[in-house]
Amino acid sequence: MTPPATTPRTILLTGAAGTVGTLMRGLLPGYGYELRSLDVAPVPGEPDAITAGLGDRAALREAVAGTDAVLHLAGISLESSFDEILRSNIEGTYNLYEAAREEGVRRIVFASSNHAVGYTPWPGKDDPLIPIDVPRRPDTFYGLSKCFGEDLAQLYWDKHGIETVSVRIGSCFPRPSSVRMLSIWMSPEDGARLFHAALTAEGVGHTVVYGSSANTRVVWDLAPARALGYEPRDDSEPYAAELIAEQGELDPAGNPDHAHLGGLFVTRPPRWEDRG
Ligand code: 15L
Repeated sequence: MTPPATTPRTILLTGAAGTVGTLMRGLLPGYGYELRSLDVAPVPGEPDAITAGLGDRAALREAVAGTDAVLHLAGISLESSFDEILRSNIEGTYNLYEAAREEGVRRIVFASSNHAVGYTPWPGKDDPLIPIDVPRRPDTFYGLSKCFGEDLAQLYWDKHGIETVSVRIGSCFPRPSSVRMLSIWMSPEDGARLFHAALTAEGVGHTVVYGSSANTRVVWDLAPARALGYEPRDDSEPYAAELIAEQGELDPAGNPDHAHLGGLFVTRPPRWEDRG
């Protein structure tokens, strides 16, 4: 894919106060973006951020107006009740796409998740990388909402010509904290590289990619992300010895917590209500 003639400049960042949003607020301005932050909670250090939930259609419309693209990170990012997921992630994402359609915004980067395919068996050492077209197998209502988001993105491309890159994010934190994350970790810097590629690549229609660093223990195919121009530079391997000493090697055949891509989301999902 060739770079576009014009790089999007003003980006609406939803979920700006969240974990990934906070990391991206630090990194994306370095790529020349002007960020317009939106979150249901106040955004620390940003008095001009828009405080609005994804249920507030008027606020969403005002927020997307005049932007070149949206990086949509907002929503519940762990398991919750179906009603909460429905309101926040399903209806909320619909509201955002409607606002984009009404205001003529042509590109959205959607934070999908590995949990859209979380019931995929953890691959054995000699198995091929998990392809991007593996059947969707959500591991939670949260993962199900990401499947919905991907399908919504496809509908808005086919029907309204709004382009989306859906990024099935692995674990985007400053450092990996589990042996599972050694395979799916996306360093914040690689996250910014991937989002920048997703915001600027030409002719994406609706493209789904996995989002991780170039980890030695990678389990999925990064080729679709690389086709956008993403060149990951990080690898979780320097963290491996310490994490394996603490937690032991993954045991997909013997430990149900390790048997699937979604890890604990399959067996005992962390709940949004219990977050610290
Ligand atoms: C996700 O989708 C979550 O939002 C994040 O908090 C992590 O738990 C990540 O998946 C993961 O699978 O590690």
